[in-house]
Amino acid sequence: MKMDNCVFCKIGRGEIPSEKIYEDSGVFAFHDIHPVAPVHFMLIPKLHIDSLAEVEDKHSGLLGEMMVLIPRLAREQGCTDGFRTIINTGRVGGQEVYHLHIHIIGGGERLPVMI
Ligand code: DGP
Repeated sequence: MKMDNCVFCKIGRGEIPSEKIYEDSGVFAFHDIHPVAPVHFMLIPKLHIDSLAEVEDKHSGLLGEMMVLIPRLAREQGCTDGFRTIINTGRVGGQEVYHLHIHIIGGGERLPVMI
């Protein structure tokens, strides 16, 4: 689905500039505009999915590919001693941009424990 007003759809299509770190036919990865650690990037599907709450069986292949890609991209970005992945979902989850995205964060000191 093409979403005209979605910032991350536009980033995935190259219509809004971003610091891209990876792209293939299904996904796009770019640095977060407000990094919270030395490494902080986002992995998104090019397909518009509002949030993790909206994923369906038909997305399982795409999501699996994203999971496999994360450790490779994290290593390439300098996360040699671990990293954190975060998917904020919906209002309670504090999601700000309603296009499914995975934050990959690391590269510095041990992150504070959240849960
Ligand atoms: P959240 O929806 O709460 O998981 O956070 C959205 C994140 O997206 C937030 O860390 C800032 C980032 N972000 C929002 N707009 C842009 C943008 O236009 N470019 C980039 N690179 N990052 C963005």
